[in-house]
Amino acid sequence: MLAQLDTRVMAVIKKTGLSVVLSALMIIGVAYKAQANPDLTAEELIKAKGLFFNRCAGCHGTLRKGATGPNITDAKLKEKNYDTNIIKAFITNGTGGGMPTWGEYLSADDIDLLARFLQNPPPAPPEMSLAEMKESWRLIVPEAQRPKKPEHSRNYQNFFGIVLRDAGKVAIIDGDTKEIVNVVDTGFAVHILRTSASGRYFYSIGRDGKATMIDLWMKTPDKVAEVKTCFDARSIDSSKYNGKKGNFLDKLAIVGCYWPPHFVVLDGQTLEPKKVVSTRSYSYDTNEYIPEARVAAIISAHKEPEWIINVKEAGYIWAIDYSDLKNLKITQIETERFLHDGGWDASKRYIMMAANMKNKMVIVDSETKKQIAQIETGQKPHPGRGANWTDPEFGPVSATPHLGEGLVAVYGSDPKGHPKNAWKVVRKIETLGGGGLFVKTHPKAEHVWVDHTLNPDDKIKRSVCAFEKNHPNEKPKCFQVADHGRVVHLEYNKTGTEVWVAVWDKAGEIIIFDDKTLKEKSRIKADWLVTPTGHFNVYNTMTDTY
Ligand code: DHE
Repeated sequence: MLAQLDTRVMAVIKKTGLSVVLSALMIIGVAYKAQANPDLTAEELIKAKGLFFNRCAGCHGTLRKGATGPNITDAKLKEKNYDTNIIKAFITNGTGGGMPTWGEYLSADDIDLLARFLQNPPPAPPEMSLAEMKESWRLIVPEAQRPKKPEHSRNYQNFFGIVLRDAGKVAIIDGDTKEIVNVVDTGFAVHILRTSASGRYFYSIGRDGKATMIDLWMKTPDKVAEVKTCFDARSIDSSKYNGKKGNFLDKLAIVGCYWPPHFVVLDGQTLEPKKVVSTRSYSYDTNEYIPEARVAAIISAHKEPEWIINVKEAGYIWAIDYSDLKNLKITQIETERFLHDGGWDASKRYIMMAANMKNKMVIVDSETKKQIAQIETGQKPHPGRGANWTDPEFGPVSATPHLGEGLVAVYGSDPKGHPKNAWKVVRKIETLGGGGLFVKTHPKAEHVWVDHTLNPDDKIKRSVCAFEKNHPNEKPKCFQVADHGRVVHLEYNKTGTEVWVAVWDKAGEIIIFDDKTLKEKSRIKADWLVTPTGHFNVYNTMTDTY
């Protein structure tokens, strides 16, 4: 395909090496205001807005000012002299930095339309008030009508919730028996699941901002509430604190939105929206106003009544004290721009988040609520929640894979016990190539596993690597596990003996490996297993075990 491009286009691609990760978004139903434009008919404009929102906004931002992907405002494209042909070439061929080859997914007409759309000013999408959220709120099974104890004898803490992305469903699988327990209709393009603190409920969040709650105690676990919190979202979590400042177990939930950029506090039992707070703010460095300061990852504290949220474009981590919603206390911690994903260290004191466009992990001490370190790890760290274990030489460590290179960077994360190694890269473990999205381990596991989901090579994107915690100098064992789709995300069972990986394809699969032997134990294939992506074990999610 590249050979068909003219030399000018190729030169631009080589020179800029634009590094963008666009994911295959499928959000629908975003009601933009129609806006006349000299280059597009009204009908084309509506279509282009949908295409951009569904495919591109996740990385470039709805206002196109850039985040995981670069700034692609009309002004920036003009400044770079990018015309329709050049923009079409980028979209069609992607970039080495992780932008997919959209030519594989979009028609030539759609790419042409997007290229013309991008040369026009971005239209502003609508806002959403708490009243509108409340209108969408549906309490399907009120608390009084829910079971008082589990209505089944299954080990629900070892259930797996599997996102069936394009089907808009979540499958609940019994991790002990590998039987399907139910497939629940959750709505379009679910992104992730988290659990309530007790593990009784799964909360899902869709890219369309719809949050759903599934009761795992029901004879057949099913949806008990849902609410639309915004038009574009990626994160959700629950309140996990129980201590002197109150018992918040299963009491509250929080959704983090991309558009409008805000977070919403929900009742943890009913999903009734209680409070919305805008994250539009000023960047930590230049103090310029960022109208699209989006909420990326959220983690829930166990030792304080707090949620930690990444305000991506502003470069702040906010620690939100949810113990008094009427007098909300937020500590805004300066870190680095374009915060994306991350998690806790093993002690759950340190917050470790990727500022992936800066090639850094930023470290915040949740006790002092201050940034204590930044670590240059490699080209675009993307840890998911990350992985924590004890290295035989360096003590407690944490790790991240990278989108831009085949590398797991292992860094010390125990400043008290191993101050010399803390927040320094102590090992670099080579994988098969870039496009790595997730790394995972478990305190009882022998290995650390990593994927290569966004690698352009068919073999590599379908391969995983595993290395031994106790023999980190040995080369990781890498193997292809599927012959179709992309292999994505890793999750352990409750006891840390099995690793589950998903084959992200229309006819998807879940493959289960023995962590000790690395041998395949079983493979789930079924007609309901449509585009499985993230998969979440109840126990590990409620306890933040990774
Ligand atoms: Fe995700 C986590 C955002 C693309 C699967 N993803 C996250 C988080 C964020 C995020 C902010 C952290 C949530 C948290 O912890 O609270 N993801 C984005 C994007 O902006 C991006 C790059 C592009 C987009 O437009 O959405 C994107 N993500 C993808 C995918 O293409 C994946 C592979 C499949 C899909 O669903 O579209 C995908 N993201 C996941 C998964 C997690 C996740 C499975 C949770 C990892 C975990 O172990 O907790």
